[in-house]
Amino acid sequence: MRIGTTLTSYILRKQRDIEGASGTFTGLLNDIAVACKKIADLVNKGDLVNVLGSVDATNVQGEQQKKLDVISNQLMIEALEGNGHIAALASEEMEDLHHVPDGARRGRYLLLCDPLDGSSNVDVNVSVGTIFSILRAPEGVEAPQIADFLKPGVEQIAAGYCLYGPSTMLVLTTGDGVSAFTLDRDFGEFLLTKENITIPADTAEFAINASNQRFWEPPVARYIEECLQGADGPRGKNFNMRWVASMVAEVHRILTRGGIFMYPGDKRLKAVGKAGKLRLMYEANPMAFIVEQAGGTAVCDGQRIMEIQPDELHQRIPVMLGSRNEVERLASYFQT
Ligand code: P6P
Repeated sequence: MRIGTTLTSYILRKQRDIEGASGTFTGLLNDIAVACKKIADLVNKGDLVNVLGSVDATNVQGEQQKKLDVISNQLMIEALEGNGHIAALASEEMEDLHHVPDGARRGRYLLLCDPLDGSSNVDVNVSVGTIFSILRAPEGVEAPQIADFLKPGVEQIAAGYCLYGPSTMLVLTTGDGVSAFTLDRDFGEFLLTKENITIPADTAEFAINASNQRFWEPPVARYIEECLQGADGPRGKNFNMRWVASMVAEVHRILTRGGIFMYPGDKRLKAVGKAGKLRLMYEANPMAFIVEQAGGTAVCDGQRIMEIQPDELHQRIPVMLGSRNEVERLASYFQT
């Protein structure tokens, strides 16, 4: 019986390929994996350890916080702040940055995360996940500021997510393809289970929250209408629909069997000054990196997500990503 390839040994091999990477990079990913293992444990135990339900607070997004949002955020901070791998951390759950505490060594990386994406699902026992994005910290800067985080997605050196589903899976890219690791709870290790994941270029499955249909802009409305017309319509084939309301679960399905995921901007969001629902820095960018590394496409209306120059840390954008041919078709509708 073999051990298999652990996440740590995989990264040690990979870091040789990452220009300038040192053991710090491996240490950083190990810290993230430790946090994800603890979050997975709490998500799995749920009511047994009284972590479900909401707290009487809203986050910077104005969304009611779940207990596990707050706990997951604290676990990410605890796992990361003291080991000398990061210089600062940004999170969906915190308006401002979390800096490395006085006396602790500052590392070479900046971490951005959505500690528990899709947390509204956790109370109804549906898959949720952690999303993370890693940037290089500016050289010689004692305390990075928000401006140091506002880099386009092409500057990410790694991105990933941990899906707390029927099995707990950590999916990672360091810019050389996408690999997946499944948590073996018996000995607490993420073991390599998939390498060089590739998204099929075509699909017959779309994911969108159809309850917002009356607010959609014409390109999105056209694309979905054509899908709904099925084999008798312009697409000449029938489509299936999925909506989990948990981006990590949707992206993982798309990595596994193809598909297109859309959270478009719409009149409802624009009416309250929001360009979209999903956040650029710690949802769209990391997922776009993963999707592109798996041969897919990720756009904001017609623009490549990873080329967007961020204005704000918690900036929201429309997101369309997945099977290349479908996303490029939808993007082309924004050009007409
Ligand atoms: P809706 C979860 O809150 C999230 O940020 C994504 O994970 C998910 O795709 C989307 O929002 C769900 O939004 O409007 O369907 O609840």
